[in-house]
Amino acid sequence: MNDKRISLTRYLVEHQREHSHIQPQLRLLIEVVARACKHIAISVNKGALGEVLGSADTENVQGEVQKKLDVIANEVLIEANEWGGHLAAMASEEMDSIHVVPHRYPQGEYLLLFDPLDGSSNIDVNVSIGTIFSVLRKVSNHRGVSEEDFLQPGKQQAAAGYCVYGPQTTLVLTFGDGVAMFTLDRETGSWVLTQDQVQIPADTKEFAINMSNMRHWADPVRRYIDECLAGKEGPRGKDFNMRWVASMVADVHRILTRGGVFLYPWDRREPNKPGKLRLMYEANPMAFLVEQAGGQATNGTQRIMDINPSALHERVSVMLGSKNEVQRVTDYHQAAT
Ligand code: AHM
Ligand code: MG
Repeated sequence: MNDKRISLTRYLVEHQREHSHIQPQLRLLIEVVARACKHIAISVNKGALGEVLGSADTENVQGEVQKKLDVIANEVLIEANEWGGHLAAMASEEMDSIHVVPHRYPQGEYLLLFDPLDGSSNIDVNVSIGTIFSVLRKVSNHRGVSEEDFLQPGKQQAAAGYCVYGPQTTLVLTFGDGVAMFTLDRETGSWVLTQDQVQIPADTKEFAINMSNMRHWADPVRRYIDECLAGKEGPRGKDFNMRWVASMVADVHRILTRGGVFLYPWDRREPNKPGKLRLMYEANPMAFLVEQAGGQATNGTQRIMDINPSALHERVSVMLGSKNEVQRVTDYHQAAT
């Protein structure tokens, strides 16, 4: 075995030594989330052999039909995290309201939010999916914990990350001082640091958007994509490539690896909803990672992490990735207002 390999545990211990803002409870929290992701990866890998595919015949708070793996992943994360003493409560895309740590366990100072299995439509077709998580501190001093405690802007996140279940299982993490990637060694069962200080190039020739919604987009998004599609002959003077996995985790992972821009904008299908993706479980953690890797994340007019949430399951328009491209599409929105 290569003893130069840095495990997640060693990375966290050394990180805690160097950065006083990383408390032991936060380190434990990340270790527990990583362990839960390993369990979820095992279920995902079993697929049809584990009888984990298909629908669970239930709906989540957003009225979406839950897949069996959505429910399994949610339970794994809750069971792994509730007894360690590092959390006050959890919130999940798959639960109507928050899950307060039961009184039989010690109460910690952190709040954990997650989308247990992002990209649900890809589960049954064997395409990459993932777990997204965000960590906040419980800032209020009052006893107990309520939904209000979770309603903090993304810039207050103590940590965020995701785990992508793809050809490799990769954990991507930030504490606000850069982004690190760990690959799961399936033979030893340990997470190994495979990239540190990840950087997204400021420019790109690759965009990710669900083009089937084109007719519903607002003018600034239409203008941005039209110009990309015009290629070398158009105002951008270069050809663009398009990728859309329909798993945000996989699309963001590609962007962190080789650059690009991801858009899930507001559209006219549901004019009263600000967007499809969820602010607290999807947009905020991804925005934190992308900014920490030198990219940018906005809702078209505002930095995602500056948005003051008013509800746990709030939705938002998302534009993130290579800095200059996100700036361009944001400028188009600002010019239109
Ligand atoms: P989910 O959390 O229910 O899986 O939904 C979120 C997913 C994102 O991962 C992805 O970017 C998007 O929905 C895909 O949407 P669409 O099917 O409209 O392309
Ligand atoms: Mg999701």
